[in-house]
Amino acid sequence: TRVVLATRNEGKIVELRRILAEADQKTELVGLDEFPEIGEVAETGLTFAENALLKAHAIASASGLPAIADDSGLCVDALNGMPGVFSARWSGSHGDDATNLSLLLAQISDVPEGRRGAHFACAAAIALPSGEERVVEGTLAGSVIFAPRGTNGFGYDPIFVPEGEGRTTAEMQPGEKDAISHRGRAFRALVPVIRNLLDS
Ligand code: ITT
Repeated sequence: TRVVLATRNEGKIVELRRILAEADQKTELVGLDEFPEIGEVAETGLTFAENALLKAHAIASASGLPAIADDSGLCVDALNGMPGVFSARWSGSHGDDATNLSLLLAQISDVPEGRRGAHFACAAAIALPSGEERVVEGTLAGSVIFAPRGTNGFGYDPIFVPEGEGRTTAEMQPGEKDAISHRGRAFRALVPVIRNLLDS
């Protein structure tokens, strides 16, 4: 089955293609670049699930194909769960990972070790042109360190260390991150849901 991958975030595209290739041999992923006429989807939701569904529905109806979307972010305890759904635009410029990361570090620079808890969250959604929808979520608990380390991954990976790990997710091998990540968990859970929906 052909399914559109409803994201323009390069870091996500790489991870999603990898995670889904491993978990699901039946779905052929079509990139949004095959639909240059489709514009940006406004992310007006207040939750990851809401935004993932917004994106999946918009792309499914514009493309006429089933669409899967990811809405994700980093929720920092010391910031009452922010940046959360605002993670991609925390500094004001959408998708500027380096600036977003620097701003976040500055905002919690005086928060001591032991109070720097955080989690990554990911909502994985599928919508059909008919309007049918499903959404599942995954999280990864950990903490935010004081200075970036590592070059793998994207976004806030250089400053996030998962619980029980010494390395940041940017210092882990891609497969190691996928095995525990919010995105890996959410999309591996979505695969049987996709099959159920498309085969029914
Ligand atoms: P699309 O809407 O096109 O999918 P986007 O970048 O706008 O792309 P989101 O609103 O879901 O997507 O923002 C996700 C942001 O959360 C992303 O830009 C990163 O800053 C952060 N993030 C999500 N997952 C992450 C991960 O696995 N590692 C590091 N940062 C992550």
